[in-house]
Amino acid sequence: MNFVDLRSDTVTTPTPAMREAMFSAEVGDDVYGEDPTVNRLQVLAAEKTGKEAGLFVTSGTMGNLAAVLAHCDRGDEVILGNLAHTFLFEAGGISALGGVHSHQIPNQTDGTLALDDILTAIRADDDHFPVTRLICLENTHNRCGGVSLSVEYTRQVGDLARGRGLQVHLDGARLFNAAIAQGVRAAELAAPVDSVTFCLSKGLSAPVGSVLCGSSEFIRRAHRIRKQLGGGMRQAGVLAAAGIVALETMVDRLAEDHARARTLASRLQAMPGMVLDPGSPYTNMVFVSLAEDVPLDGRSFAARLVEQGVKVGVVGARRFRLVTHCWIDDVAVERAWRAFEAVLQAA
Ligand code: TLP
Repeated sequence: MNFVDLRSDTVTTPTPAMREAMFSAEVGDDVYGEDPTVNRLQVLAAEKTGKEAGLFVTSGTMGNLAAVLAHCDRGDEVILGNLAHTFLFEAGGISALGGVHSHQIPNQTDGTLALDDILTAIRADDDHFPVTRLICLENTHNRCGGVSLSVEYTRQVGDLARGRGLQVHLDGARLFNAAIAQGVRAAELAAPVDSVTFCLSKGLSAPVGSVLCGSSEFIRRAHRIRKQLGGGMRQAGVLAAAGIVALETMVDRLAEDHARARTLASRLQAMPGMVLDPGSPYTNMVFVSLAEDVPLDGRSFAARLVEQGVKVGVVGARRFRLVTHCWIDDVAVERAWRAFEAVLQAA
């Protein structure tokens, strides 16, 4: 069956232009820094994020891990949200592999960390305590509904951090969704932070990879850490070539994904039986739950949607995440909401 796959924007596959670019990519040994296509992608990524340098990494997870390890020594502490992807969904890598201690503070519903909570979490200079080194933000914020952080808020956190001698890393897996949603440049959203990771393999549709960006000195450290993590990829230009096409051709169209998410959300909201999260969707993610009177749990509801040709993410006992991306056109949106309607009617 030709599924409408709304589980994530990670399910996107390379476009024909990407496949062509991959086929003809000029390559070299990237561990020696000699892959011209990887080098081109890294320069382009640094330009787009307004940083000095970039580092092509295998995934968003590796980008965040390499960033935390480049900022922190073993035993240092990172302040991050209790709903941060790095805390919830990266297999505890920062502590397992880096010996970095995580200090979680509540994410507000708008994806932010309250400035007072950050200030309270910063450790005093006392031998009993780990050393606070880093603050991590996430934009857009996955578990907070795909909401984007503003330039102004990010600047406030950056100022707070600098005043305390701390660094800030931004998990910008979907940084370009945030930029498009707010009508600002990605570089403005990243200006207040010391490092930023963004993903090529989500809404931008490249098959593999993320780029970590920051100062040249920071990227030199991250380069060695990437090697330690087994992320030196040799002739990675075949992958980077798709990433260049992604950055050059797939960013502006993200607005279409956001518009389709709004259409899908308004259709679902109109159905008795479905309860849309307040504010959803902010970008390309729709979060919606089953009303109490629907006699099915989330898993069985989702299984029935699959029979209708629609795949959704189940993110709670009765809650779903539906992510729009470039393979979700208007026809797919209609197929999706009609499937919800059919399953509700039969329940
Ligand atoms: N998120 C995936 C899942 O892991 C949940 C998804 O389907 O959304 N930061 C953020 C904010 C992310 O959403 C993700 C992936 C990552 C980092 C990790 O990226 P990858 O999967 O490339 O390691």
